[in-house]
Amino acid sequence: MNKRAENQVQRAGLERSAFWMPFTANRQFRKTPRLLVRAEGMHYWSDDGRQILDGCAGLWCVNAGHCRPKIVEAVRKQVGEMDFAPTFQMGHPIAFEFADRLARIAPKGFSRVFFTNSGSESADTALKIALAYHRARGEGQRFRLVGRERGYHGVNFGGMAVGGIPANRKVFGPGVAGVHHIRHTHDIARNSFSKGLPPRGAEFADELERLCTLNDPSTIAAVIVEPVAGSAGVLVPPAGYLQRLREICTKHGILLIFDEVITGFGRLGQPFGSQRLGVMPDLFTAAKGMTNGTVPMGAVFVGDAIFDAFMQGPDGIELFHGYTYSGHPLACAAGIGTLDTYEEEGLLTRAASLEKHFEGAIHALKGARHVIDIRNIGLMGAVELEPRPGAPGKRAYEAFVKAFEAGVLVRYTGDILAFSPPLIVEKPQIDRIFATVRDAVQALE
Ligand code: PXG
Repeated sequence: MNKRAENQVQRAGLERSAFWMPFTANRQFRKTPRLLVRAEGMHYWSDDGRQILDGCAGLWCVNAGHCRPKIVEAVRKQVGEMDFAPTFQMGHPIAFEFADRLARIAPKGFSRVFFTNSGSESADTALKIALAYHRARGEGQRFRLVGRERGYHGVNFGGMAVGGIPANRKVFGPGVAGVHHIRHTHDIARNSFSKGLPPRGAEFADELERLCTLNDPSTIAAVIVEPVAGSAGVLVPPAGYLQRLREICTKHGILLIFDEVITGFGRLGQPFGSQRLGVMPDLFTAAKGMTNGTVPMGAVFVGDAIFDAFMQGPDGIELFHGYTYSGHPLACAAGIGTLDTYEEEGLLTRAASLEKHFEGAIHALKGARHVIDIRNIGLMGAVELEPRPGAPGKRAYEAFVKAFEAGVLVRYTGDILAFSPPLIVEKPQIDRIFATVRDAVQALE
């Protein structure tokens, strides 16, 4: 059977496949599937043999590019040596080694790492650590958790509750008690086409002060935000906004949690977003780029004062929390291979040297049809389209499909196209991503 015929048979089988696809219009997808079958470096290959330039690092995770030899080899070796080992009252060396390597690249004062298997688990773990920390210090009355509109902290109950994307919340019941939200920072009217930090909107952080007044700040355990909101369409924090949030948290003894699942591991030109943005949280989460997406893994980086508070209590288990696969050997092997690759190739800071070029290329779309805003920071950017009257989300979806057909993979959310290429991207590839997107957008109704 030739390749084309083989594809047709394979695709016909999809209609009845058992796979209930996540965050996917399943019925629509099955009629017009997009299948990826191979990946290397900056590219995927589709099942019909086309090379696709990866404009979004898979799902914001493949920061070193695909199938990098050090990572592939590390996993291959580990799976033959020890496939699994528990980390509950047991240990294996590679988990300690990887945690220490991570602590070494973390900002000063974050010398402890709690392993999870995803960004969602990291968000829930960070929230639980925050609650337990206050309790350990005799402040168990701090039960409230504050998130932000348009925030994304995964899909588990804690992260969903503090998250602020309406569709991800609305059909899932009352969620977690004691959750509040401050407003998002997106303000096209005042900040459209900003390059880097938008100039206006630091005062949006003052909503936290209002929540404190309303609820008594001594009942608030933690505030969780993404340093740059990713999933909701690359919302860059206004200048001074995160500093203000930090000040209010410090003043009231509230823990500030940064969700660095996307901004971690070099996306903003520094190892972590906090370093680029100059504001330190008390705890921060990571996942995605931590293993270059090769094996699922996440983590919570814990500030020393928080860890120390847990180590003061009576002997015994300090935190009744963990996952069967916390510190999984394959994930740790992938992670060490990933850090080796990042370090050898300077990838954790490479975005800084490409940022200006990326900025020029994305902002060149200003004036293209339907484009109402463009924003960027590090190697992360978004192009927002005016919604088609009566059909919100359609334009960005169609642009996404057209770009894919033209050989470039991007993300879309609502009417926003989002870009986050692997950090190994070269300038001509950046140019190609945005030239393709320009053509796709210009061709839209
Ligand atoms: N926090 C943040 C900031 C994220 O971006 C998660 C938590 C959850 O991670 P897991 O590993 O549980 O999925 C994320 C995930 C998109 C997109 O296209 C973004 C994510 C996941 C899938 C798609 O915007 N971010």
